[in-house]
Amino acid sequence: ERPRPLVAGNWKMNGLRASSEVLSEIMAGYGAGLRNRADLLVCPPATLVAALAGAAKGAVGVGGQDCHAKASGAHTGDISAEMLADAGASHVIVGHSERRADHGETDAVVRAKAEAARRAGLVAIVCVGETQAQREAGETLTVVASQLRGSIPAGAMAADLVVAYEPVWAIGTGLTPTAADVAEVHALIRTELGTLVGEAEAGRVRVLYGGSVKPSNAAELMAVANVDGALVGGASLVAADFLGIARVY
Ligand code: G2H
Repeated sequence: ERPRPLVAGNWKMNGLRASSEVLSEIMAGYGAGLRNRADLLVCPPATLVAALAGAAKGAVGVGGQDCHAKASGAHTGDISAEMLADAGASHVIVGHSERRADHGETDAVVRAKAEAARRAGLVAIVCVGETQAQREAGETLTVVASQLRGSIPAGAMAADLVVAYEPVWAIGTGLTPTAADVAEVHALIRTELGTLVGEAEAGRVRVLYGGSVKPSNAAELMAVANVDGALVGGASLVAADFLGIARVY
């Protein structure tokens, strides 16, 4: 039995108050014509989490894009998992490659953030993925396995963990791996999860693919074994595109 799919939108540093219209359009579209076979999630910038969470209904949830490892304290500009939960978020993305690259986040930092999410009652969407250089060097599977071992909290459960495989070279570039490449990495992720959280739990963890997902390639990518949904960047900013991806389920 496959987990119920999750189609998550990562708005990154995009969105003003008027962007709440995108959520309204998603909810309207989800009610009309979608088969309700997937959970939908929108992860806006932190400034919009409370407003969108207040408006979100049903199978459409709201998540944060990052959180601090601590619950509170002297960390100017940071936001804790507790704050996101208080604002109405149900999920938080941690370890996105843009955070790893722009803010030097290591696996240990990502794991501490995932632990913080769990403590706050949020589902952590832990992102992993190889760079172009690592893929060309044939290191994809070892890099992804190592990131998983370093980033996933001990005792993680399917109820508080989602994994997103995002090859760094596919992010925002329009390039995507082949279905066979995705299948290979997702099979590895499922196997590694079995070691990390136990076989039964591993089968229930949703493993998303992310990186240039759009309506035109979503059906092929989502049909790959061990792909339980998508983490969508650019295409999640336009309701029709996001719904076009969700509609594959
Ligand atoms: C990968 C993805 C969403 P995009 O970062 O996290 O972005 O779909 O724009 O490649």
